[in-house]
Amino acid sequence: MTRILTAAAAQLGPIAREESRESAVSRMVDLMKQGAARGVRYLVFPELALTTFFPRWYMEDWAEVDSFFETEMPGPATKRLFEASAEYGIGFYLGYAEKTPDGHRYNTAILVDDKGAIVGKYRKVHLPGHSEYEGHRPWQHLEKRYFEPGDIGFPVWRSQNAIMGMAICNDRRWPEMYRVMGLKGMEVLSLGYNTPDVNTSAWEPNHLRMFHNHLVMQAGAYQNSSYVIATAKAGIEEGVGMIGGSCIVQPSGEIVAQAQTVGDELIVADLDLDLCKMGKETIFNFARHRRVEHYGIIASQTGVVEPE
Ligand code: CDV
Repeated sequence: MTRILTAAAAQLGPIAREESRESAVSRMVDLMKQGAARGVRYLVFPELALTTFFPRWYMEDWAEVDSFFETEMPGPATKRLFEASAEYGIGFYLGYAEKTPDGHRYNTAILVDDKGAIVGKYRKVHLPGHSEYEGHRPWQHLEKRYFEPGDIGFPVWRSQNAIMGMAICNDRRWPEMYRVMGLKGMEVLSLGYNTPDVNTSAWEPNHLRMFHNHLVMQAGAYQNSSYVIATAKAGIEEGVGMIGGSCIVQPSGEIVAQAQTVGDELIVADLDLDLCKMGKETIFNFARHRRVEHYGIIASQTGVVEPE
């Protein structure tokens, strides 16, 4: 029996600083409803999906910072999402800012099954940006100020008949993220992102933002014979252009669905989970072909060479 999971990337357009969580959740429930009409059983929302991308502002008042964080999940504003999940039978990935009871702050994603129950949690490991105000930037990227690096590692979970992993935005640029989960048998990676359309840390042509967005996820999918569902928060948010390009990548590394707008948009694909087997049992059969015993020799040959 083939295992088909009809899945979607539920891209969100901009969320203004003044927009309430209730309003963001209502946009998400609308996308879920659209998904239900198209037979979707699992969908992926963006990173920090409940609010604007607040790390673009330098804040010293921690009460103000905390206004962007969730202290419970589900909470009063997010309960509706979980109810919709159970009503439509749609599992989901949700990115949000988490503050723990003992005061730690993380950039977090949860995996929820098709009955509205939380199955797993992931906390972003690769936090980009800086921790203090940098005057040369047109806007800030203060993830290192507002979040601690994730302390959960890269787990995978069995949910909806698939082996699922989660990652968040900048994590997608790091091959070890895919590989650790790939070694655990991952079949579907879900990832939300907020990526400005300009690199403010060093100059590079703007077209590289979208090129690299897809390059890393297509490579990660292919080299680990997994699906990747990647969902942007897109469009002009508080004056900052954010790339869209939400996509679903199949284990061959090919994109099978891609967003056409930078607004709220649902893209859907039928994931044939057994397609993951082909790569995992042949070219990327890790047990047969990975030569871990030789990696020590390679490591001894890779000392850092300083430029002249
Ligand atoms: N939210 C992010 O992690 N954004 C980074 C940007 C800053 C490069 C990204 O990798 O898309």
